[in-house]
Amino acid sequence: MERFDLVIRGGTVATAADVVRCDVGVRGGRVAALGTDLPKGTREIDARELVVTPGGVDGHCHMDQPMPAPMKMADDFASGTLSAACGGTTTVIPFAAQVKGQSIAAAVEDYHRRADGRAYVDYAFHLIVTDPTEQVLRAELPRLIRSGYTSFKMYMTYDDLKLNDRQILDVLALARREGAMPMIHAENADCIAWLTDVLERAGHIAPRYHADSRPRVVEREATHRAISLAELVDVPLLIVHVSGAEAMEQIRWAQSRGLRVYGETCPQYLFLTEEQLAGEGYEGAKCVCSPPPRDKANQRAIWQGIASGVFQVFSSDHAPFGYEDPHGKKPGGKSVPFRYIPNGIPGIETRLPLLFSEGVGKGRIDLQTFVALTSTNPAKIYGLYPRKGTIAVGGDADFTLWDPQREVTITNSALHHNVDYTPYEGMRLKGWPKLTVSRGEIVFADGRADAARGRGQFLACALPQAAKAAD
Ligand code: DUC
Ligand code: ZN
Ligand code: ZN
Repeated sequence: MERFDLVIRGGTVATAADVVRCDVGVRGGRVAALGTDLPKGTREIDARELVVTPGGVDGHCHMDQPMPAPMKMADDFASGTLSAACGGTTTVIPFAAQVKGQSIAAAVEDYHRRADGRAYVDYAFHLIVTDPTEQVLRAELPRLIRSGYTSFKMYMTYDDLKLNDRQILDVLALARREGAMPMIHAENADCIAWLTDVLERAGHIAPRYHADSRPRVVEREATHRAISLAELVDVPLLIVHVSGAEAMEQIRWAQSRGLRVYGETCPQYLFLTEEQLAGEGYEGAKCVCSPPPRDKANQRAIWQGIASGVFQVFSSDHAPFGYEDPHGKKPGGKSVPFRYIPNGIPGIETRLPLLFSEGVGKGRIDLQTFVALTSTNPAKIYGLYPRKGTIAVGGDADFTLWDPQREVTITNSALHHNVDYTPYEGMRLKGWPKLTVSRGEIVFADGRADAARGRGQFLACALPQAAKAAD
């Protein structure tokens, strides 16, 4: 038998199904064997004290996404994917966003130019549909879906992105015809606009009022409406970045009725609260994201939804805007009323360690659930499985090797993104990636990235199984 390029020896190997102690043999960038006492490889890693999981799949993150001036994301594909690799993520799925009035194919081409030659780990693209014209629905989207862009996000809020219900129905019907996977940002735009005006008229413009402009009921209503639209069309739907108990209850209700409704949540809804939006002076801008972080009771509800299976996907929603940054949280270099603060927080590198430490380490979820939420399910839902999302013979040799005993205090200076803060500064975690392996190459080891820029490959997504029409 041909020699293995790499053998990861004696680790605790976790997939979404099992946890077993075994060796993993790698050849040609793929998993070639799982077993005990595998023959020696050209390179060996002693994993006896380590937990080996499939490399993370971050199914929702933003990097170098074109923004209206003066906003500009701090991470491009180089810094964004480097940060991902250092946090144990080996596949990222950011968004090629259609600008209203323009073609989606042009957005995809532009986004490829931004990614080409820069990525450290593999990447696929979701699309963002903002202008579903006849041309887009009849020609562009079907062509793109067949070329490997099989999932797309729609927005129910943000003036430059939002669709009305009829447009959402058009896009959902197209998704059904083509077998693609629709995702939706569920917040009621009119309620937000009205509340924002009311708050501003009362002089409430500080970052803390961002949360008051987007209360949970606004998310609940839109979540219910989105589910109803998907039910009408009979198509699956993934609700992204669910923040609170009420929206989650809508998803649980839909699932209990047999609808193919999937839920995603993110670290900010487990580890941040709206109180942090009320930080000193303008500091709260660091935690401005949408939907906003809620309170402790809602954090507990989201944990419960994670443990009980309401959520299938745990993503970062990494949206990298610097704090002391004229292109970020201080547009043009100034503190601004909350409505002008770019929405989003960084988190691509901290996503997995946070859930590993506070979820697995504290006994809230088991290792298999951790793997399912952070790797296997997004790979399946977005058509990358079994190449990505598991450790199986024939699949890509993408792994995160965890030191479950390592204690780390999160500090921004140790992270690899290009953002000047982390909202998790000072949090103490137990368990951190020791090594990240992407297609058999060690890309991160003991706190240091070690990979060639541009080695990351574009991944064309298959049609997701979950989106197959029921009849
Ligand atoms: N909200 C979004 O909808 N996208 C990016 C980040 C955010 O906060
Ligand atoms: Zn969103
Ligand atoms: Zn997002």
